[in-house]
Amino acid sequence: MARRALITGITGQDGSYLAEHLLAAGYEVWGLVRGQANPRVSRLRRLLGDVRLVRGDLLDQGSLISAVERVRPDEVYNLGAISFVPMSWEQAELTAEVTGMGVLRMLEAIRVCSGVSSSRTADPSGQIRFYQASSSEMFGQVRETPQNERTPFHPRSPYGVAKTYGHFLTQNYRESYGMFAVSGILFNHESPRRGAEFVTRKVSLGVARIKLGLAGELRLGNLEARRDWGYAGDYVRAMRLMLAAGAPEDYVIGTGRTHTVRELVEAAFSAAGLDWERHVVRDPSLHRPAEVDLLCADPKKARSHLGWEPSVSFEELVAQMVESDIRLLSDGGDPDQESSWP
Ligand code: NAP
Ligand code: G4F
Repeated sequence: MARRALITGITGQDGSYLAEHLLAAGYEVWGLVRGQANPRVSRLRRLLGDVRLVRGDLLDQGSLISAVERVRPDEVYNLGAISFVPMSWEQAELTAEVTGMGVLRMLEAIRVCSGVSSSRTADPSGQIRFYQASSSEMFGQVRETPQNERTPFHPRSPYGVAKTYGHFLTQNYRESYGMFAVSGILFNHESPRRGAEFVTRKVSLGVARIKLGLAGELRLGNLEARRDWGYAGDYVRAMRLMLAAGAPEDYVIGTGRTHTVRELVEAAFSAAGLDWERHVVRDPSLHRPAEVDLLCADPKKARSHLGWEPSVSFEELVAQMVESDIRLLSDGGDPDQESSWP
């Protein structure tokens, strides 16, 4: 029988790639969606007609229990979150509720529906396997470089703090109840489906607008921050591998290469034959209250235990995103509309 997966956050970037990946592997895929009229749901339906939907919200414990009871998944991927770091200062409590407490609610739904009532009573053979979308933002002000599974955390935003709670809770449910629960500590990963507010997509859309004469400048914040950027399609493969492993363990997923935002900007403008210095305007209002200056993964464990490797380089990724956005805008597409996903 086909394995059954339930994905929270299925309308987001990673949810769409993970759903595609699992469908191709023969899974029955269910997505948890909230709200009545979410244009992201119709965008997903257009892209992936085979996905089944169940209503629910990470803020609502009962809805998660009902969703797990109805779907009876073999695997749950918890990707739902408020994931834009600047928003986490503006709506810190909501971020704690969705990105942090949402993990507790999902784990509780699985525990209750699996009938695990006391410590370490779970039977590993018939368990619902749980993946938590943790983040390199937990490393924050980094204690060492590159960062691996043993690097201590020092989160720098309410988002990073909420993710750290979710990470430790996932470990705690594994240790307390013997659940197959894993935390994937993923570094930044991008694609033509990335939300327009994140810097890579903001830059690729900005370059496309300038190239097509639709804009003259691009306003950006801190150009010196360094990130380890990879391709989202590669990272969802790692999620599945973690749940298919013989034992539940946490993994760092990244490329092991780091670039400044300035290097990203240079690469993106040059992919379109443009000189970035003529168009980029530094805007101090886009700087963050506390910045994460440097992220760089040490993905050795994922390579040796899971056989995972990234397949798309930074340069290829940036060029693909720029090309995709030039095509999108040339065809009259609107990046904010449901029709825009390649
Ligand atoms: P994304 O595009 O921002 O998607 C976030 C998803 O969360 C959306 O589907 C959204 O659904 C859903 N969501 C928001 N509030 C919810 C709620 N109250 N209940 C249920 N679902 C809710 O994020 P992404 O880039 O795909 O990232 C996926 C996950 O990985 C997130 O947890 C993110 O924090 C984490 N992560 C991402 C990266 C990265 O570089 N992309 C790196 C490390 C970790 P709606 O359509 O209903 O808003
Ligand atoms: O693209 P960003 O907004 O991503 P950030 O903050 O690194 O977070 C992303 O990756 C995390 C994994 O490490 C995820 F957990 C999280 O959910 C999200 O997907 O910003 C990247 C860098 C920052 O240093 C920021 O200060 O780009 C810098 N930046 C400079 N100008 C800008 C801008 N970021 C944005 N969004 N917009 C700017 O104009």
